[in-house]
Amino acid sequence: MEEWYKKITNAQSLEEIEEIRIAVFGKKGILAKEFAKMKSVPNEEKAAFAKGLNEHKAKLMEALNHKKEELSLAALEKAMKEEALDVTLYSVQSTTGALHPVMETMDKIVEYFVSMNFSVNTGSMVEDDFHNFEALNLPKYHPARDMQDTFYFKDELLLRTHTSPVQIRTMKNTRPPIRMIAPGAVFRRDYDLTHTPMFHQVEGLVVDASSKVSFANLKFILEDFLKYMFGEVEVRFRPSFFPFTEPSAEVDISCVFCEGKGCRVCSHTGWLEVLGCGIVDPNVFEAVGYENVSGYAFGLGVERFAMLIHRIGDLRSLFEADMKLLEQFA
Ligand code: 2NM
Repeated sequence: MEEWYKKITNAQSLEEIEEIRIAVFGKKGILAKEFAKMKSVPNEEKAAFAKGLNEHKAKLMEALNHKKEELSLAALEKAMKEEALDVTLYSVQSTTGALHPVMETMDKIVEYFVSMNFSVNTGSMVEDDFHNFEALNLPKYHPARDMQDTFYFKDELLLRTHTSPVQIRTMKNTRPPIRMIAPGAVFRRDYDLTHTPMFHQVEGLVVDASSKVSFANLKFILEDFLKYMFGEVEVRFRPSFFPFTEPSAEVDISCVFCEGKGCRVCSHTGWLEVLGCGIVDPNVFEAVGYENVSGYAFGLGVERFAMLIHRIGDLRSLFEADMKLLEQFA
């Protein structure tokens, strides 16, 4: 018997333990053989003999289970060590990146106007009072210049609230004709469901000799542009007001969600407002020293275009860097 205790103690593997189990507890195992000897044991010794054997049986079983557990644990630890992944290793695979939907939309807008012979100018994000407001017919007392709406560094220096200062600077250092767009980030003190403190605009400007540039020219290019961006949509112009254009208009497209039937997104009007435009106000030309010219200008918000193109419901999802969301548009 003693040799089997030793064998159990010295076992090196679960396979060995299984072999021992069969040799000890199996049908033809040593315990079975020992119990078979009962027949030849004198009657008065039978009880003590059986008791001794049963004690061994219980002890061997306990020793076996104990060893089995010990070896299982060791096997698991060995497997875990062998199969462990070094997550800090560089992967030899690479994934393809993609443009953010806002930048992709901006590119598509820029591509359209470049194809129509517009040049592209990005300007700078820090501007002064003259180029951001004064030259755009936004005098000091104008409500749009409220400190609340603007990020100021000091009195005369601020983060641009639109890309129009790029057009002002271009007019100041170029002679007409001008045919340009200004894409880029702009900044306003707004933060709610439909406004973020930073967003992107594309503004356009065409200037040529007196009476060469008409509202009809503006209508054509914007209708063509909106059909390029949104497919077969209806386009309508509504009279509006901007300090830098006169006359001014807001431009709607038929709702891309309900095809003009009326839904929650278009507030049951069937129309979505997508840009602003107009004939450049004479005061703007005067501020940049232009005489005897005519021109049109327009402006749009890129985030709004991206949301309508990709059917994104919440503006903030474009600013959260949520890969799960963004991957859908890659
Ligand atoms: C808009 C709407 C209408 C605009 C005007 C000018 C400039 F510099 F030429 F005067 N740039 N952009 C303009 C006109 C922008 O955005 C809704």
